[in-house]
Amino acid sequence: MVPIESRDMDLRRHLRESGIEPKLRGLICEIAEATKYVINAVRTGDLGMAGTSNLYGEEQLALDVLSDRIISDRLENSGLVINISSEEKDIIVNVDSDNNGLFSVAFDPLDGSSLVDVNLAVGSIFSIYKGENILQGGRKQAAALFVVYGPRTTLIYSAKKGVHEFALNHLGDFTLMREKIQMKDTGKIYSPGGLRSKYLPGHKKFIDFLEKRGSKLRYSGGLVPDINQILLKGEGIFMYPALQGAPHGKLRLLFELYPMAFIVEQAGGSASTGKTGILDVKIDNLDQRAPVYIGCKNDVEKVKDFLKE
Ligand code: AFP
Repeated sequence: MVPIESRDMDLRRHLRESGIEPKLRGLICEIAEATKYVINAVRTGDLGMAGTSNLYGEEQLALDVLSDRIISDRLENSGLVINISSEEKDIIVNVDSDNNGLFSVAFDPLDGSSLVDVNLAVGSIFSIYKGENILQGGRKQAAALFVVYGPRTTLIYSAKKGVHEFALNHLGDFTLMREKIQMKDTGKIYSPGGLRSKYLPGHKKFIDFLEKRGSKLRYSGGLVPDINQILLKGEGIFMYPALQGAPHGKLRLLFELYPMAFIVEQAGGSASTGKTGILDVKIDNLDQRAPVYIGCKNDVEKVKDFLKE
């Protein structure tokens, strides 16, 4: 990991100096702007349920619905986007009213939203594709990013030129914290999703192996902070396996796994279903799910031996 060189380097300048094409950097900046409104909603918004009214009889929006609306509106007005698909709506929406759009965006507006009312970290996740096809597959992503709404608001992006972290400062700018984040080949953190009583035998043996090896359990229940921890510590493996009764696990390829796999691979890590690389899994519907092992590459490789048995 390259040490912090300049705390004044903001996201826009970093994208420009990294040689990211102008329209793509424009889109990444639009997304970053939208997330500033999401963090405001998370920090200050009512924890109301969708469809209920507040004291004044106004409709209250659940935070995930509100976050979806904030991001969708911003993308729609950017003039850069053809199609969007959000985990919240589960349809593909054409937003290219003037036919100038160049990209399509899949996003999870507020992943882990059930953690907001217990004040744990949550986040937004984005995948950017060139063209109108949102189901091109993970390898075709032009860029991916996520924003963590925790004690600090941080943004991690990759546009195939490394993985970089920015933090929102008191002036409302995302400024560079860490450049060219790199993961070790093996690590001592594990984040195990899914009920232990539903584990399949190979997965259970892998968990036993990690525990005997002295790995520390770190699981918050939020994909964004859990992956963020592994990336920034530079070590560890996050898992949401195939379970009894759920052969495809829980997490969704388009909105959660493709973007996280893209970022982790760009940082020198790896992501697999236990058999196939996540980015190589073909997608044919928005709701498609897959088991996932993501993090240090030797650990992701190792699990394959256990699952084969
Ligand atoms: P919610 O958005 O329903 O809170 O789900 C969060 C999530 O999709 C992902 O962020 C977590 O990694 C995963 O589910 C946690 O699932 P478990 O609660 O089954 O551990």
